[in-house]
Amino acid sequence: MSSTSASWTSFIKSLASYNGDLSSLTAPPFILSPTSLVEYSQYWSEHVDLFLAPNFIQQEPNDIDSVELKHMVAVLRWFISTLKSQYCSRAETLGGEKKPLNPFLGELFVGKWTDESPSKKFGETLLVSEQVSHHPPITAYAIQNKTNKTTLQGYNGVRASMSATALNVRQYGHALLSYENLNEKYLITLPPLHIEGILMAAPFVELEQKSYIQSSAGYVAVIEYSGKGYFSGKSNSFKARIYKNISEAEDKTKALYTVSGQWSGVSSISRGNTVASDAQVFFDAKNSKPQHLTVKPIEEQSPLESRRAWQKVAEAIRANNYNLIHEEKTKIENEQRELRKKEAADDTPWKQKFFEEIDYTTLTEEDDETGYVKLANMANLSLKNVPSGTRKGSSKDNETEAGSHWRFCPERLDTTDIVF
Ligand code: CLR
Repeated sequence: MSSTSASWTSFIKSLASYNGDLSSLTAPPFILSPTSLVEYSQYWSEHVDLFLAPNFIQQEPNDIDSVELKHMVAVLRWFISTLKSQYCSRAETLGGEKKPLNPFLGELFVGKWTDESPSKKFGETLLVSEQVSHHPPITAYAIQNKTNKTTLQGYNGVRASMSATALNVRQYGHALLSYENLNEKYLITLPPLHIEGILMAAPFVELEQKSYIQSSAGYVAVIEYSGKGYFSGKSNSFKARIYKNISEAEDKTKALYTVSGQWSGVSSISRGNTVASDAQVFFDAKNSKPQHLTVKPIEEQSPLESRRAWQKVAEAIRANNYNLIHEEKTKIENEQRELRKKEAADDTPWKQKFFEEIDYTTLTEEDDETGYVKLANMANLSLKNVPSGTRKGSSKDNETEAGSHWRFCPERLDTTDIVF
């Protein structure tokens, strides 16, 4: 047995007895990614044109659809366009899914997308991503385009469990999209996923179950995911249906639009409940190149910025030097331990830079500027700390009373000393 397969075998054994906290897993070096999880927020906007598209949609005289429905279709297209970046990009650049670096408290990742539109109508789009909690790990982010008054904010954490063949991952958190000029907001839930191919040391992500997009205009998109079946079915498949509102979503024949295909490939759209064989292409992931964000050189970064903080660990991972990885990681861990001790001694807890914790179960729809409470109520979704997309009154909804979430503080971004 080679040393690689021996270390993989012992890794799989540790997975089997594993408790849900992914950061506690010690993985063999070849499965480590030199990238921190705080960077993953950038995947939300690698198609800036689609992200901003609703701003440029006009109502035409002969339209059958309301302009809000046209916006919803555009938001769904943007959402589908994010999935390949979110869930396939490590497989493409690193040859398989990898274990990301576990961000430290306060770790930052910032950058910007420059305007690549010929007419320069997009303007600049900023990303700020921050590790707002270490135990459990939670990343919060905001993507802001001031030119078009468009903001996406959200946060996420994962909990995982090992089955016989796969690592099952449930996401916590949500994303909120606001088009100020259109006076529209959207709540986006995060789908469950699992990691397949672990026994073969070739892990990859597959999405499962459902996620939702609720528009403030009432329209709701229900997206169902499926993978390669034993007998049939393609990998990375989905079917999305748009309904007038959440009660219509009880009956599939009431769908206004149906989109079907692969989120990593081609999908098609038809009116109504089924996708016709000659349906129009909705999104083609393979022929739509992602626009990567620009990050300033490491020398110009603050010590809290991810690529600067992890530079030596990342080099050690690339060099496959296990002792050095361990040594450099331990340095960061010890530094963090000292900081927490000092904060406890001085009674000055760590203060998050761009986000604050908020208990939405205590807020009315009117008091909540983000729109989360209103949209979650419209979609009949739980406001509590339950897996993203949990319906109100379902068994998971009854597991807890806690309702603490993270929200973006835009004024702190306006006054920050962090350079983009
Ligand atoms: C993070 C938030 C992003 C979407 C996303 C994509 C892939 C997920 C990642 C999230 C969380 C961490 C994750 C990863 C895939 C594999 C990795 C679950 C949800 C785990 C920690 C790796 C385990 C080790 C295997 C390679 C065996 O928006």
